[in-house]
Amino acid sequence: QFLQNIISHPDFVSGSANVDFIKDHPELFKFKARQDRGTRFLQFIGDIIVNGNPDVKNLMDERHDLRKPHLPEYDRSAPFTPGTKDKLTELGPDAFAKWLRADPQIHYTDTTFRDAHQSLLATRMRTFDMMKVAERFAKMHPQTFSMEVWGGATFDVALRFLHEDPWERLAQIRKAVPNILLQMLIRGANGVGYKAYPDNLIERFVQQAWETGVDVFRIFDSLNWMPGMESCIGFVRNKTQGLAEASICYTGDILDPKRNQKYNLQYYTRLAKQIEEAGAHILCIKDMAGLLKPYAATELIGALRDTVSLPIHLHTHDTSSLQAATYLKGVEANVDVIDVAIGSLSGLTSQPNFNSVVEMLRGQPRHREFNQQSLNEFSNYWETVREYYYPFESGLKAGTSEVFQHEIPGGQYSNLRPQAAALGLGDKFELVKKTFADVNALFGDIVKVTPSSKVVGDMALYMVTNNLTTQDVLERGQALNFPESVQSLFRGDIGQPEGGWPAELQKLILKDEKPFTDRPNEHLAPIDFDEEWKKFEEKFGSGAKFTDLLSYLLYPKVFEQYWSHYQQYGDVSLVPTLVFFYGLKPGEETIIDIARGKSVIVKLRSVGEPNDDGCRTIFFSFNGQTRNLEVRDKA
Ligand code: 3PY
Ligand code: ZN
Repeated sequence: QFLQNIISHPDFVSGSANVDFIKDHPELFKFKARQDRGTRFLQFIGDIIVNGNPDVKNLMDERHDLRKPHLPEYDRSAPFTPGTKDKLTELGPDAFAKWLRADPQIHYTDTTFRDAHQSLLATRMRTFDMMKVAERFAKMHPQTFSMEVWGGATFDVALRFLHEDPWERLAQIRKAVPNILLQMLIRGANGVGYKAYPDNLIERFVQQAWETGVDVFRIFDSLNWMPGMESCIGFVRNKTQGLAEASICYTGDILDPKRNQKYNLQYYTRLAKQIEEAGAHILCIKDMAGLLKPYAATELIGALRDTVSLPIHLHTHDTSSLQAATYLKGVEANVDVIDVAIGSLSGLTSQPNFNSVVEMLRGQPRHREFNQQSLNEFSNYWETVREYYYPFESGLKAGTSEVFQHEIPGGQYSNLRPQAAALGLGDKFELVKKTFADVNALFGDIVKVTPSSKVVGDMALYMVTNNLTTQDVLERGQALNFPESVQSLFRGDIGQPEGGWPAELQKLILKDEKPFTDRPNEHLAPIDFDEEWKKFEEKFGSGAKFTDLLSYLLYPKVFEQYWSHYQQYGDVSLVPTLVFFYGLKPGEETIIDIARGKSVIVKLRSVGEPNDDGCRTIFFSFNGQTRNLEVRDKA
């Protein structure tokens, strides 16, 4: 802080400080004694003990069985076996893509650190639990094609609910996994947000993501609109040495004559060709709701391989419980990479089961060997850890073929139910799902994936809350005040759907407002990074990093809250998950690694009664020494 005071002093900044500068300015020595790291952790834990973690508080079930996880065996001193990351460095992205397409063996992407928990546990998986096994995984399974670890909803949720820095998560994973490609999901012009951002913000974001650790950028547009993806493909090509993997989002059913008027083979092959022409290295079939049935996969992958010379990466969600069969057909049709999640975090709205799919393909000529016993040990680890997150489970117990009617993406399913419950529609979830499908038809049958799927969800909740049918909307739309996200969608804020918006409905929604059909990003002024950095430093102090500025520009309010939490409590990503969500019981203790090689032991002794100011005294033992702390009881 002393140094900080000097370098921020006006005389020092203007260059007029002389040799007596320090002597002449005693105020340089004035600084608030910041609480030490340990005390800030105690304060955080104290607050959880007294007031609960607001994220789980109303969802807890005292009887839940929470065991200690068993870490999979591995040889810590063994070197990393070179993997796909080394291959990319050796070949460069274009030659890497050619190598991938020519490789006869099937490749696997492990989604455990991103889509699996986004789709099963409302994206709440903490860095803490990932870091326990990241290096082990990389050492035990170096033949994995990539690990999807970043992007999608994880960026927002890390800051907003977990109070952790997503960039720090990425950097840590990169360090622990130097040999396997790291992959992220980016929503094209919408980055990791829900709206369009200035192009140069997406550009800097992509560049920084690469520098921090991302190798594979899975890019998509929520309406399959090429202009929403093109610039992002270019940023990856021009600003990184990583791989631009652009997606066709799969919707409908190419084999169903009732559903394939718009989204048919010709539609998907046309899009794939455009993706190849835009410079992508890899083509992704992003089946976000798990609608690609096995025989459709045969047709689609066959046609795509005939159309483009890119390697093809297949992503699906197992909501129907059928998707292992889709992978079997996909592998037979020569798809290059498939997305799977470790056993205990797989299935249902997540990806198919890594462990089992490897076994399914044993004997198939394209089989790739994995250490099955080790995969199972990882599954056991995650099975135990998953219990810590039980308040975020979606409640779906078995596969459902209903998904072929409602088409709700896997990543949205686990959020839609609590969203409905929060609006008092918990008992009407069946109707919400049905209305989701009605809204899709009303909107002209659109691709539904973040953020377009969120708008369809918002409209469904709005209609159920207000007892509206699609007919009511069409008849009384002029008098209705549609949700802001719906107005924004029809204004053109997140792009254009295949075939355009239904004109009549668009008029009802926008009233006199004029929609646009060009790129929404073109309506946004570019960011002046020097100017923004100055303002940012003034506001948040010089302790902030450039990655913090990027987080702030993407999510200003969320970042502010994260920052003030960080100032108050420190880096709470280091607090073990059980303590982070549930605090400690009297007599219980926890070990926190507050820095490399530095651990503290915290034990809760007792919690006092509230005093006249509504504060409770908490008695801890901290590394064996008694520490008391006052915490306001907010009850
Ligand atoms: C996201 O955008 O977060 C998704 O997972 C889309 O499938
Ligand atoms: Zn997904």
